Amino acid sequence: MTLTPDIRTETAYDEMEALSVGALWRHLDNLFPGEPPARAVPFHWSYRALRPYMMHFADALSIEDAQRRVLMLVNPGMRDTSATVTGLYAGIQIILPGEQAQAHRHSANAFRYIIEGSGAYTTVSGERVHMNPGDLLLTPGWHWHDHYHEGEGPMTWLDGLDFPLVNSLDTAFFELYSDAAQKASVPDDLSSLQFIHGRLNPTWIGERTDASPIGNYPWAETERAFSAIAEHASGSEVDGISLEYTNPWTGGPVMPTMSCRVQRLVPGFHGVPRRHTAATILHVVRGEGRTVVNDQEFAWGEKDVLVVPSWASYRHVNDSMTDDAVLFAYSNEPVVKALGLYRDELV
Ligand code: GTQ
Repeated sequence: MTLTPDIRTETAYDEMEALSVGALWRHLDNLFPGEPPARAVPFHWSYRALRPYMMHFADALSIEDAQRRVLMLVNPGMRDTSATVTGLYAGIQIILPGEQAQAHRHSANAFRYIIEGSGAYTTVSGERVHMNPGDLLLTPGWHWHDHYHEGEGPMTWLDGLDFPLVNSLDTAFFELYSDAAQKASVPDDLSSLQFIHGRLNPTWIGERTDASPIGNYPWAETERAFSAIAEHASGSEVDGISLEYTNPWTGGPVMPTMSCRVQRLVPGFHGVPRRHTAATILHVVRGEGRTVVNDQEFAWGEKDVLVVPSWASYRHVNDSMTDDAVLFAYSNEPVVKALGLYRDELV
């Protein structure tokens, strides 16, 4: 006897699909994989290969037409979202002397890590923040920002954003500013002057934000930190002498969704392999080396970009016996940790 004589298994799956219903027992392996099957694949972008295209479009495409002249580094496994790795995006932006990139704001958090040139600034919520190679500039979510280049020669930088995460949560907002550029409303580089000392916060500023108030973490400070500890720190056996840029209010990551770090791999450094559930994007500040991700080896040189997806094992090597390698790294670790999803292990 059957309880529902008019339903037959052979046709039930299609009928249920028409009702927007699925049968869990047919999808268990996909939905509950034994371990993360990251859609993002390990990948490496050579700056030398990209630079001619950046220069071409600097010439062929006006900043007015482009709004933002950026080459997106799109992970081959995530083309539908333009993500570079899960939750994160990287792009290379180029701006020429006299150019102005239109003021706007978005709910996505953003930062810039400066690669080439000098003489440009980003105005963030009325503060002009000047850029030099190796500087990290923050534009936390919903802060107005626009870029202007008053120096000489092209300027390039790495844009890091969390828009793939923001978009996946259906929380994306965007607005153009009423003018092309904001007017400066506070002294230039004020937030860096006020906060960069880190252990001496200004007491008269009331609002303690969960994104760092610092507009620029200058390269000069990074170098000072590295040289101050050079004789004493051997660092981590996985990541070398890895320093995290911090929010002076919390001591935690610079923005709620992204942790930014800079790591020095001393001459001859051979990292121990490790994997974790945070997805990472690396940019080569200086030096040459290689990173083995799962079973693939990526040789990298100055200014290149590399991604290590969640749960991929990685180990860094600096083969030079004389020169440091320095990597800038950002990851979605704060998100993964906040949600209780962080795991890591040596492999
Ligand atoms: O400079 O504001 O690479 O809004 C992507 C989106 C840069 C920017 C990007 C952006 C920006």
